[in-house]
Amino acid sequence: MKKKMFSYICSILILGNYLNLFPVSADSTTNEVCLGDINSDHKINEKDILILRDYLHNRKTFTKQEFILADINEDLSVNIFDFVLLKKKISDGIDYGTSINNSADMVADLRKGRNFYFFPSGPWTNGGCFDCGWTSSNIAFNKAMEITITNDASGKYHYLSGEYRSAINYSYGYYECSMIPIKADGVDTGFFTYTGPSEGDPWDEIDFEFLGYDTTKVQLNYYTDGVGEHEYMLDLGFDAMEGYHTYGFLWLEDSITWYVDGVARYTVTENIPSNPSKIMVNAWPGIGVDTWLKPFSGDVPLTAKFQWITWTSLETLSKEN
Ligand SMILES: [Ca+2]
Ligand SMILES: [Ca+2]
Repeated sequence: MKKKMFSYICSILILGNYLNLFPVSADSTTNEVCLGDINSDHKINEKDILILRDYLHNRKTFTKQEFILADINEDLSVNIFDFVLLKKKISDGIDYGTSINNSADMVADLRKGRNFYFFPSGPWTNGGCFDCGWTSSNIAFNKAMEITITNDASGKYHYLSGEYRSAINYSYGYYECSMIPIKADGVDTGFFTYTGPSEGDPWDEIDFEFLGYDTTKVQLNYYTDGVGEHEYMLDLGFDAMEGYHTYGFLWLEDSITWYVDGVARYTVTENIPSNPSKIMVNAWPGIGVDTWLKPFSGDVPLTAKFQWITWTSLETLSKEN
């Protein structure tokens, strides 16, 4: 009863206040990232590149506002340096999400390189619908962690890819990841918790799964002692491959709530998993699951990016309020 009460109080506190610690509304996000968004459509992408190119080729003049937004290095002139910076900004991945919570109990800032809370899976394959072997060679650190699907030159597997998993198990609390999934038919990019028979536990899992054929949505799911079929397709309202967003879930004894950019989007309360689990991220091509993921074209390499992963305990969440 006491535990249940604690969980209930936590829910109220957390849902009411916790996310105010990251007060990034749509507006402030826009303000933060608008340098480079020359056409002010709240996205920094190829369209802005084309507009800037036209300006530099004297095929277009800028309004005052466009000029300010195109002057990426803020030196009061718009030239080839801004063009290079804009291209770099896009290839590095624009960050539309909330900031990292450095007061979380587990902070894996993957922008700084390898993190001792995690290690790469492999060399092995999960088998089943995973058409790849896991190898640390396909995990790179380049301003973010990059997991890349490639061909397997050795011929042992069709493809190689990477999975990053936590060294220890984590329980109830708030899990968060800043990431960009792969956009490609037949590919799944995941941020999830998992434990199962391979760890000597019942199969418990809580998922964000990006099905690469449509990255404007994300599939939410969970398993409790192997019982799944809780798939829910969340319409994000943006294309996840266009930049970093923050994906989180609050795992309590009696509910799971999934968050996108700090906003609660979906809650479940039935048959909630209870076993402490590993935190994992991965990207993989499917086999034999075309009705779920669509057929994979085999065009590689394909890269998913992860800026950071954090976990905050219920105790810390309650203190923060
Ligand atoms: Ca734009
Ligand atoms: Ca400039």
